[in-house]
Amino acid sequence: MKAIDNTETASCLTNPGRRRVLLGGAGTFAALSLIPLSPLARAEEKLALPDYAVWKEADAVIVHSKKTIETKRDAIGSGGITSTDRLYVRNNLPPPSAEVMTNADAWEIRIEGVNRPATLTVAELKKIGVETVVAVLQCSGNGRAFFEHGPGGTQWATGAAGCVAWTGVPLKQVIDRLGGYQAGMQYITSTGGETLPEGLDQKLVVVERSVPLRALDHAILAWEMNDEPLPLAHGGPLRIVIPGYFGVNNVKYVKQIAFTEQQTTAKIQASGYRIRPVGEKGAPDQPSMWEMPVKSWVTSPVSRSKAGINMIYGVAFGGTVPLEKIELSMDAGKTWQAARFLGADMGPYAWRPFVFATDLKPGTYEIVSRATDINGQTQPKHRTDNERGYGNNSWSDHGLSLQVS
Ligand SMILES: Nc1nc2c(c(=O)[nH]1)N[C@H]1C(S)=C(S)[C@@H](COP(=O)(O)O)O[C@H]1N2
Ligand SMILES: [Mo]
Repeated sequence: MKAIDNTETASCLTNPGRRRVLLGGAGTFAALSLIPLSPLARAEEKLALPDYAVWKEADAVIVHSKKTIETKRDAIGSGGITSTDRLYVRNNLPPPSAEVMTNADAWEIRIEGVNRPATLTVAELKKIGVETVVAVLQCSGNGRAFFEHGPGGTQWATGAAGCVAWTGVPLKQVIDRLGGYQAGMQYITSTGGETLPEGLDQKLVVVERSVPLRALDHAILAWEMNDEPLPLAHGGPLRIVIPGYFGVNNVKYVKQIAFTEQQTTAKIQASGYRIRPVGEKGAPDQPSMWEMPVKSWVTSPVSRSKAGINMIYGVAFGGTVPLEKIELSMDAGKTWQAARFLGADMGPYAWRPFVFATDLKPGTYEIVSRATDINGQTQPKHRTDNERGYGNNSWSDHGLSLQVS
């Protein structure tokens, strides 16, 4: 079992391929806890926030690279909505120029595969309709740091996820205005508006994702998050949000939406974000990272605490399926007790904070949480190994050691 404390030490995991020797920190399970941070890890810990995200709360995040910023595990606390300045960032490409934000209402989106194809500005979208949906945004690679085979890519632990209130127009209302989608269409294909590097096959680099038509009922074109204009770092001026789907499908700076018969042949769809056995290449016949499975983890306390009554907090979500229950174990899964959801239920796509009150004696507790959705799907004990380290919702991987004194 490999467990990682995320308060101070998760950035020691940022070194792809070599990170297994870099484990350390007070929150790791037993034997690993005395291994110190490597000098390399210390250097990486100090990476500065990139310009487009310089407003992030530096102490609440781990900067893995200019394009990848993770929320520290205990920066979530008991929170229902993740504040924007703590939310993780993941960019496959550099974002568009910050100038696009100076007149965000003028951003244009092309709609294709409908009966009356059109180009609409954000200002025009704002007159069609508006809705707010609270939904978890989670990278497919969240939990990658726990895989033993060392998949390359950002070594996210728990913090490539957050829960956001998205405001925008339901995509369905826009499509109805344009006469509905054309007969025979099976996918919604969204294209990101980054400037692509020249001299490369555009299909290799473009962020273009297809999701099945069933996503149309809940998708929105969002221009606000958490009651403020959507910042460039999170896809402003305009982003498609597919509630309950992994992060990559929530295309930022969206400049085109096409209803299509086939999935896009862009690399990020055709071979990227596919679940396959370790050692295999990605291919279109493998499962795509669409709907998220049920998942939970403890957010606080993450490493040390005092004897007496303790409130153990965490978050749980069911992807597209509402939650049924959340259980907690203080002994690495030997015995389980019911924890309680905290605060208002913000809908099926939101995560639910939970709390478990317990009177603790001094000692070490191996805390794990396990969520179950209303269809009876529950988190598995073990992750399913896969080449890229996607979709980890194992309860044992997400456990932590709490030292109570
Ligand atoms: N245009 C565009 N959209 C994108 C991406 C990107 O690089 N470009 N990254 C995707 C991935 S992999 C994730 S996990 C989420 C991250 O969203 P965030 O940066 O707002 O947290 O955006 C998705 N949408
Ligand atoms: Mo992602």
